[in-house]
Amino acid sequence: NADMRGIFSALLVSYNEDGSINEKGVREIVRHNIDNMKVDGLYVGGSTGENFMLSTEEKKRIFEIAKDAAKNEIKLIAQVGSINVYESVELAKFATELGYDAISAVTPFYYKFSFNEIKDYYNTIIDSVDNRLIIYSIPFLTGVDMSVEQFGELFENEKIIGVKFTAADFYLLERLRKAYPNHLIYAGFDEMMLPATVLGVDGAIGSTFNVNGIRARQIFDLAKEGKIEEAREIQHITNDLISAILSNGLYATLKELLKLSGVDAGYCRKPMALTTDAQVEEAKNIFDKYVK
Ligand code: NGF
Repeated sequence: NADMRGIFSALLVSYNEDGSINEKGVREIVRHNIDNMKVDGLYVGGSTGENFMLSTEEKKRIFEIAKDAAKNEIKLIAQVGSINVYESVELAKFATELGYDAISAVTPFYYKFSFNEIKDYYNTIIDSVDNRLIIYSIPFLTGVDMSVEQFGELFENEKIIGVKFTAADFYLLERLRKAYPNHLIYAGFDEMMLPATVLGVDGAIGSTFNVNGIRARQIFDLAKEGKIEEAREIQHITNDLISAILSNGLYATLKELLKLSGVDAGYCRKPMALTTDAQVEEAKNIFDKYVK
C-alpha cells in the first residue's frame, strides 16, 4: 500500500448560492490542487467537501467530477461513510467502479454505537467491494474514540489498510505507529503535521492543503529528512495562516482564498452560512500575507 503515501488535499467543493454543485468550480479546484499545489492525491467526500449535508446522488456526482478532472494523474480516496450503512455500500461500489484507489469511511456517529457495531459497519462496507479501506477517525466531531487494540481488531480485515488520524492524541498516535508498522497512518490536523510526521505518519490529509499544499509538503519532506528546525519554521508560518483561517471561518475562508487565486470555489452549502463582506475582506488580508 506504499502507493498511497503522501500529501492528500481534502477536496473543497464549490457550491452555487442555491446550494447546487458548481461543476466547473469543482473541476477548477481539482486542477488547482494537482497543477499548483502538487498534491499526491485527493480525499473526496470528506468533512471539507461538506459531504454530510448532501444527497446520495450529489455525493456520486462529486466522485465522478473529481475522477474525470483528475485524469488518473494522482491518487483518489472516496470517503463513503454515513450512518446509513446501505448508502455507504452503494457509494463504495460506485467509487470502486469509477476506479478510486481506496475508499474511506468515517466512524458511524450520532448514536452511541458499540465497538462491535462499528466493526460490523466497516466489514460490511469493505467486504462489498474489491478495494481497500482507510478508517476515518475524527473523535472531536464524532465522539468515537477507539483504543490501540480496537484499531487492531479492525485491521484484522486485510482490506482495512490504515487510518486517517484527525486527533491531537500523540500518545495514541505513537502507540498505533509501533503496533501497526505496516498500516498507513495519515495526519489529519494540518496544524500538527510536524509532530505527527516526527512520529512516523505515512502521509497527511488536510483541508488547508487546497491553498497551502506546497508548504505542507516541505514540512513533511523536511521532517522525514530529520531537518526539524527548518520544518518548524515552515510549520510556524503555516500555523499563522491556519489560525487566521480558523478565526475567519474555515471552509468559507479557504474558498475565498481559492477565489483570489483565480479558482471558482463558490460558496458553502446550507446550513453553513454564505460568506459576509467582513470575511471576504479579511480573506484578502490573509491572501496577501500568506498565500500570494
Ligand atoms: O476540517 C476538518 C474537521 N479537519 C480537516 C481534515 O482532517 C478533514 C483538517 O485539515 C478532512 O480531511 C476531511 O474529511 O475533509 C482541518 O481542517 C485543519 O487541520 C484545520 O484545523 O474540522
